[in-house]
Amino acid sequence: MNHKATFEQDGFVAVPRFCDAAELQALEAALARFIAERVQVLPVEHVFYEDKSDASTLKQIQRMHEHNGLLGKFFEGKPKRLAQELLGEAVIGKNLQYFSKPPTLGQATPPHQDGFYFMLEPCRALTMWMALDDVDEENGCVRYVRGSHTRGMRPHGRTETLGFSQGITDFGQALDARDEVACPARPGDLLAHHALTIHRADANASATRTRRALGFIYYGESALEDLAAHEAYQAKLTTEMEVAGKI
Ligand SMILES: O=C(O)CCC(=O)C(=O)O
Repeated sequence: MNHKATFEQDGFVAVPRFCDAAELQALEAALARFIAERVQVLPVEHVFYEDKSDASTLKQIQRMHEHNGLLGKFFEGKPKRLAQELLGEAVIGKNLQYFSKPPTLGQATPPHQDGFYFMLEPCRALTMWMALDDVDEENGCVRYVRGSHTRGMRPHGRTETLGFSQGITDFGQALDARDEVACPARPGDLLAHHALTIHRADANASATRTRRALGFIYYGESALEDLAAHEAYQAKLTTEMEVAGKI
């Protein structure tokens, strides 16, 4: 099966070696520069730490494509072409994210559907996740519920997880357990999932191994955003995170 057919059938597809060693080296260098030079001047709601008084606990950066030449250029290139192929329509790049789960501190990602956060009609969008480290069951690989993108949106509720504020409230149904697939990945391997595909990840249980990844979000051109609702939710969330002292 080709990537599009697998994506349509399963709601996700793994693309091993999406980036080669040279591409990864360039991305790693751009990322290191970004973390050293830009992170401290970002809006507080675009950068999350497990402990905001400890820079080594950096856990997420949002909207990196808006700030950095090489990362932004990459975002508009190869992954965007794949997003177009998988969705079967022109796409708009929305977010380039960095995910890090430091050893022992990195928390679990609650089960969720990205479309719940995106607020699109129709829900035509996808997320790509590319490993920068070896990621497996020990340090919390991504897990998808195969075929869940065909069964609509599940109820979500507020979580306490910084960066993943909404989780599925009735997760754990028979099909969730039966159809869940763990997706270990090596640096440069890419996973792409539909915005309705249920996914989650365990915490980083390793004492020494980092668990870093880049995330790329693209919306299909046919998807209409409920911008007012989205902005209102983001504003409320930012206030809540500030009040809780998390950002
Ligand atoms: O890195 C993770 O644990 C989850 C990433 C994720 O949920 C996503 O990219 O949609």
